[in-house]
Amino acid sequence: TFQKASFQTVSSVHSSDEHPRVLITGGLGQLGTGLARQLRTTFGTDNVILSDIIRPDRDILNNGPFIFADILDFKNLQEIVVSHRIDWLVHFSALLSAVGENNVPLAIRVNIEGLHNVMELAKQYHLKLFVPSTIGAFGPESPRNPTPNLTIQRPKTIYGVSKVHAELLGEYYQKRFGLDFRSLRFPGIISYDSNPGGGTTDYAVQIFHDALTSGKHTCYLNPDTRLPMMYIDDCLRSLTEIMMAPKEKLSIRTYNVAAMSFTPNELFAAVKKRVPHLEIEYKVDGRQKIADSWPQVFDDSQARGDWGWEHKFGIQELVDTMIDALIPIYE
Ligand code: AKB
Repeated sequence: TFQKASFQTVSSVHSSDEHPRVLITGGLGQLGTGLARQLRTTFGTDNVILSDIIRPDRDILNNGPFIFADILDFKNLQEIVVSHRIDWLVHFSALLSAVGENNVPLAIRVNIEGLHNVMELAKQYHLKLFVPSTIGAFGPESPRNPTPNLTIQRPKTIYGVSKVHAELLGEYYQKRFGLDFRSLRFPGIISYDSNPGGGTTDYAVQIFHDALTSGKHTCYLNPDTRLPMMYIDDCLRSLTEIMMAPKEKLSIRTYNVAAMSFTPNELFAAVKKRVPHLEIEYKVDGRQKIADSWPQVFDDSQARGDWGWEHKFGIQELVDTMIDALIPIYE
C-alpha cells in the first residue's frame, strides 16, 4: 500500500532541472553505472545516486553515492526520495525477456508491482520519471520491418507485457496527474564493461568476449535472425537527451530509438574481420521464438523529428569500439 506524502516541504527543496538530484534504481544492471558516470560529469558526483538490492564492488562505491533501495518497499523509496532530495528517477530495475520467462511470478513482482511503486512515488513527490521500454514491447502481430512508433502491441513475453503496461500507465499518469513521464523503447544494448542480465539479444555482447577468449561462439539464435541493436553510448545519450528535452518538443511520451539492425551471421562476419580465427556454431533454444516475435528494423523517425535523436554507432563503429576496449582487458 502507498503512503501519502505532504507536499509543502518536498516540493520546496527541488533543485532546478540544471542540477537535478537523480536516483537510479536497478543501478547495478547493464545500464546503471554507465549512466551514473555520464550524469555525474554534468550534474556533479553527489547528485547522482546509484541504488540496488545487491552488494556493489568497491570501485562502484569509490565512484560516487550508492544506496540500498528495494523497489518493492514503498516506504523505503519514500524515505530515500525525502532524505536525498531526489528530483529525477531513472527506473532500471526489471527482469529481462529470457530470464522473465523462467520466473514469471518474480517478473510480475519486479516489473509490474515495482513499477506501480515507482509511478506512485514519482506522482507524490513530483519527480521526473524515466522508465525504459524495449523492442520487446512488440509482438508477432506488429509490423516488423519497420516497426513504427504507434502500432499493434501484443507482446508474448511477460517482460513485453510489463513494458507495455509501463508505457500505458506512464502516459496515463502524465495526462491524468501531470507526471513528467518519459520512456524510450531500446533495442538490444551492447556494452563492454557491463553485462546484460538475461535478455534475448545477449549473444551480441557474448560474441565479443568469446572472440577474445575461447575464439568460439555458440549462438542460440538462427544465423539470419535480424534484430535492432544499439551501442551503450548511444543508448545513454538518448536517455539524457529525452530527459533534458523541453516538454514542448515531446508530442508523445514513449519513443522508439534505433541505431542499427543486424543478424548473428552479419555480426559474426564483422567481428571475424578483426578476429580472423573466430568460429561460430548455432544451437538454437527458446530465445529464438522470442526473437521471431520482435521488430527486425525499428522506425525511430518520431524521435528524430521531435527532439533531434541521431545515433552515432553503426555496426562497424560498434565492432571496432568493442574489440579495442576488450583487447587490453583480456591481454
Ligand atoms: C532483452 O533481450 O530482453 C533486452 C531487450 C531488447 O529489451 N535486451
